[in-house]
Amino acid sequence: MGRKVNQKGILLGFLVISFAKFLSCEAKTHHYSFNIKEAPYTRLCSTKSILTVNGQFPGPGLHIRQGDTAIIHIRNEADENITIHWHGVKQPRNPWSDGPAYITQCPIMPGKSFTQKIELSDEIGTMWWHAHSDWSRATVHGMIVIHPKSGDHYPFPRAHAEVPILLGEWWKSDVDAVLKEFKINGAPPNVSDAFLINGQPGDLYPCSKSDTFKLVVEYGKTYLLRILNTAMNNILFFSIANHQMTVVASDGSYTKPFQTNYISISPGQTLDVLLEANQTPNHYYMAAKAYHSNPIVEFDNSTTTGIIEYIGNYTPSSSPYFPENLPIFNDTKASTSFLASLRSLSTPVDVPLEIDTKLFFTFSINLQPCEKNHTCAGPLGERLLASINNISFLEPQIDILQAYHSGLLGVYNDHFPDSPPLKFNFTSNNLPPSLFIPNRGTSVKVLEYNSNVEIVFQGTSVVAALDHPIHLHGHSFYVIGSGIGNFNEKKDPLSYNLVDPPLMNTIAVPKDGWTTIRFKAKNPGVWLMHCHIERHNTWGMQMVFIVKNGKGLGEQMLPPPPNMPPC
Ligand SMILES: *[C@@H]1O[C@H](CO)[C@@H](O)[C@H](O)[C@H]1NC(C)=O
Ligand SMILES: *[C@@H]1O[C@H](CO)[C@@H](O)[C@H](O)[C@H]1NC(C)=O
Ligand SMILES: *[C@@H]1O[C@H](CO)[C@@H](O)[C@H](O)[C@H]1NC(C)=O
Ligand SMILES: *[C@@H]1O[C@H](CO)[C@@H](O)[C@H](O)[C@H]1NC(C)=O
Ligand SMILES: *[C@@H]1O[C@H](CO)[C@@H](O)[C@H](O)[C@H]1NC(C)=O
Ligand SMILES: *[C@@H]1O[C@H](CO)[C@@H](O)[C@H](O)[C@H]1NC(C)=O
Ligand SMILES: *[C@@H]1O[C@H](CO)[C@@H](O)[C@H](O)[C@H]1NC(C)=O
Ligand SMILES: [Cu+2]
Repeated sequence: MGRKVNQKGILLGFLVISFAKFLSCEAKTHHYSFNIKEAPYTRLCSTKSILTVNGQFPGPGLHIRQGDTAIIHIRNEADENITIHWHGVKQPRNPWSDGPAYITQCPIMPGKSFTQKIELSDEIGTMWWHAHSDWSRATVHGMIVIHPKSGDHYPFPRAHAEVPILLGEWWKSDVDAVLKEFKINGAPPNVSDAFLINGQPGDLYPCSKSDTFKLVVEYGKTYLLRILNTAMNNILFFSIANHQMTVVASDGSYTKPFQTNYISISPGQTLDVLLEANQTPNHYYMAAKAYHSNPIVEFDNSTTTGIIEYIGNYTPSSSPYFPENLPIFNDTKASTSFLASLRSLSTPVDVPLEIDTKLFFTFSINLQPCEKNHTCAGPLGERLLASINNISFLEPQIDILQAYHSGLLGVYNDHFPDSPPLKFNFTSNNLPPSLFIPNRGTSVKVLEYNSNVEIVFQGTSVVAALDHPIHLHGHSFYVIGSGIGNFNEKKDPLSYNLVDPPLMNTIAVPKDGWTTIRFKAKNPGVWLMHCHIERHNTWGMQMVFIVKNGKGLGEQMLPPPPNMPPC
């Protein structure tokens, strides 16, 4: 008897709560249609057909509130496989909607459809969505703007307007051809021909004067710039002539405001900054170019620009002022010191203090001997690869989530090591070639539900030392420390910031350096972690976490939706 009453009580309580939510217009559900299709675009005097969502480039933005749900109906009208990932959205208990091809789903094949459910939790600010199959994300991407719940406010002065700034990367040739070519020849991929601001290269490139993003501002007003780096292969420096920026959020989480005259932003990362239009009315360039730490690796050395133009009656300078504070391409210190300035806004943060699972991961570029009867164009006539803990990830043919959920054997193994197989001077500048060839496999690391995880990311100089922006799916993590050289387990933890570390989902591990993150593994499912430099990702700089189910109510992975694409 008692039991029945109880259930009724719970049911009644549930109805009351739902009704209250309905009254306060909270937790809305939004529907979007994404049609994947080819569309012609002209940039830098040449026209090519690119993959788009609804014919738009950059793709449509999602504008929702904290805690809302978005249902995305995806239809593939193109002639190649595709998947879509919601970058920075945690997808609580629902890895089925996360998107990475052959990790949490099989691709949506041409002519097929798939509906993804995006349930927001604590995310706020700027995030994005992008294709997560092959190199389609070069043009298939868009912004997700998460506003505060109705009645809530930003913890910073209200802006006159909000401006998306999507930094991108453009090849004159077909991106898919670039991918196919370097997969066959083993060399680094052709570098891009331009960077973009909101899809436009800006007027420093040949015949691109009309393809320049322009922001018209009013003196005395403040603008919220939502900056996102969608580039495939480059961390970018971005700066605005004569103007300071005040950073207020990163990766969908508020930060302590700080002023800067440039930013460093990794592929995958977002930064919300306030721009005060407080200079003499005129026109000013905003500009972005690559931060590239290794001179022996070729890169796109071009500069993309947009123009900030004040309204009013004045005679503008003959050309816009150019930002003087854009750091030089190889200024590692400028990049690391910017990232080190990011701090969580509110304290105390819930950073794990007692660690259950301590991991140490090395990130390396590798070589693989060329196949017989084949010519490889990588260093030493070999083929480039990349690895984490000396394992170069092999993409399976059936997605890992499906294999895990249905107990299918032989798709992956759970032997991903907690530390690298060999200890050596990871940042030495003359390592022997005996270290260059990695193992290859589809290995996952299994984490207990609710375990407190710490990972030290160590960059190595195997084959080539570079920065690696590492992105984790399904969780945000606190970045508690970073430094140059080999991580020193006695000394370096003394400098950890456990008071107000930033909450991120993508963090650049500096060239020949280390970065430590912590998170609680409270999201059951299958979650990819990978370098967001796309060529490193293609070479195998990926691994997968499986977070086990908990025992309590609401601590298990949800069942698969009925319309999962088949392999
Ligand atoms: C890559 O660059 C090489 C050298 O410039 C060129 O011959 C080749 O056609 C390019 N490949 C693609 C796919 O654009
Ligand atoms: C990049 O380009 C600038 C001019 O466009 C040139 O002065 C500089 O030497 C180039 N740097 C590299 C590393 O290629
Ligand atoms: C950066 O590049 C410049 C010009 O190529 C060079 O003079 C300088 O030594 C480099 N700095 C670093 C830190 O590698
Ligand atoms: C590779 O080359 C050898 C000798 O040149 C030839 O006998 C063999 O059939 C070739 N294999 C393939 C797969 O082409
Ligand atoms: C590791 O190699 C770097 C670069 O060659 C060198 O500066 C450093 O002293 C070495 N560290 C150790 C512990 O040997
Ligand atoms: C990676 O593993 C291979 C095969 O065991 C080994 O030859 C190589 O030295 C290892 N490299 C590193 C950096 O651990
Ligand atoms: C597209 O995906 C299906 C299902 O996984 C796969 O069988 C097929 O080979 C893929 N096509 C291409 C071109 O990769
Ligand atoms: Cu990388």
